[in-house]
Amino acid sequence: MITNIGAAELIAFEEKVADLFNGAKIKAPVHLYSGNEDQMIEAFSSIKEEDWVLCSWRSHFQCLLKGVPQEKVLSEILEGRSISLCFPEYKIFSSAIVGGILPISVGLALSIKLQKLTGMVHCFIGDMTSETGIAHESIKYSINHDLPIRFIIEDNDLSVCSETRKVWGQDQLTYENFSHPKIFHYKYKSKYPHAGAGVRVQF
Ligand SMILES: Cc1ncc(C[n+]2csc(CCOP(=O)(O)OP(=O)(O)O)c2C)c(N)n1
Ligand SMILES: [Mg+2]
Repeated sequence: MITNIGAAELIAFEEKVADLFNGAKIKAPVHLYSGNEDQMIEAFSSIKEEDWVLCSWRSHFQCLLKGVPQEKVLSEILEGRSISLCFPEYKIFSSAIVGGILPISVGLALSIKLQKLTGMVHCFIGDMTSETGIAHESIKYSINHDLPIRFIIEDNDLSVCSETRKVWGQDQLTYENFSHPKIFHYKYKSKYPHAGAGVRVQF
């Protein structure tokens, strides 16, 4: 555990961003978290400062829990960079391309292993991302080569507005009950839509 930020602070941060977005103060997309605060705190309980955290378009909680000061995260969001927040000095890297972060995470983990460095990679992906071909290849390669990486699958059963399990015609995600130390799967239901904060904003 790097910070002692609690669930209430995480919720309050996203609510502040939601208000700013709905007030047309952020002229770029925001993707907000809610309903997964406890699971995120649990996921971060084993993450160390030396570890890398790789994320997608929705990454405010990871940045805060990795130790980036709230003002710094908020200032980047206000600059319109919520969708791909990167703080290399805190070892946080994001990409808004579905699956884009996966090969980067695997390469980083391979590099850590080959150079015999300390630390590891924690790669956060959504449920639909976890069903893509690149996720299956990345997870297979990482497990078979025992890379220093963990995949955190954040399961809201949604890909924007499509239901992931319905799309693929399966009751369970491939890695839902896949008991392996390199996989951490959790379910959550957000009060926010995929993007934005529920109000149509006109600039
Ligand atoms: C290559 C690519 N295709 C489509 C999109 C549009 N897109 C953004 S998020 C998303 C849904 C991904 O669903 P999931 O992985 O479950 O993530 P969630 O947002 O639910 O956490 C899509 C299709 C994109 N960003 N990149
Ligand atoms: Mg999803």
